[in-house]
Amino acid sequence: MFNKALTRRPSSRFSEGITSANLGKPDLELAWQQHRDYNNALKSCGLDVTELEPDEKFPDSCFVEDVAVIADEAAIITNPEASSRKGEIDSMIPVLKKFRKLFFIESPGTLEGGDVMQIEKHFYIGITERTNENGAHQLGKILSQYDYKYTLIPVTSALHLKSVVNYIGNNNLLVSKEFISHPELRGFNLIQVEDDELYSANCLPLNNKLIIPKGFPKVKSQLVKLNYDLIELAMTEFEKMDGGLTCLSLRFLQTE
Ligand code: CIR
Repeated sequence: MFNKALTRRPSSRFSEGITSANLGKPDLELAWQQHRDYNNALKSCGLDVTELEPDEKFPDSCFVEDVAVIADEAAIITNPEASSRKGEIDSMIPVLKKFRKLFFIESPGTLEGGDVMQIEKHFYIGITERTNENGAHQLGKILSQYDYKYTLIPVTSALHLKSVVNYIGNNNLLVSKEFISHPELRGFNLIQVEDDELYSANCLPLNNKLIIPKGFPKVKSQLVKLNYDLIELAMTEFEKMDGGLTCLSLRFLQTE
């Protein structure tokens, strides 16, 4: 269960961010609208949402998930690989200090939160162009102090692990073709996302609901059959910048 989320409104330089999507330039007004709808969806799932001010220095700074990993006992400030994103951590440190003891991923380790998937006491860490083994082991060792296990998962087909693998509760994992017979994921119910709906592999489970991107009918019908209580959100402007539902927030449980 989560009761708290941090988000950051896209800055006016949002369209200058990194992307490989080839879907054209995002419309800033529409991105703001979609971001407002996103915040409201989080609130409707019972989360208290703190919307941080846009950080005009960093076009990708609305993708707050990448700059920190939050466990119940600690927050780990990442070291984004993308040079245009490294400085995003500066404004997140004072925010997270209020909630958790902080740890830091140090160079030459790199790590981005989009590569980190928690399933109860186990963290799966994607090895990608953004997260290297050094960074992944730094994270794993910090978490091991709190009795978490961790597994490294090389990813070849996507920006981040969570672009293509996401835990949606009830032992169910949404996965792309690359992961359908992955040895580390045996034991989960794997729900395959077809290549033509790949973007919808990134869904966001929040308390008893599941937020999914609008416009992916095959994935939606599989989830309806599994009785998920769905919230659909238009995400077109974030998809143009390679960002999905999970990237737009940091979620955690705050007990005091
Ligand atoms: C980037 O390339 O870094 C951003 N344009 C998108 C980051 C998406 N974040 C995520 O998947 N966790």
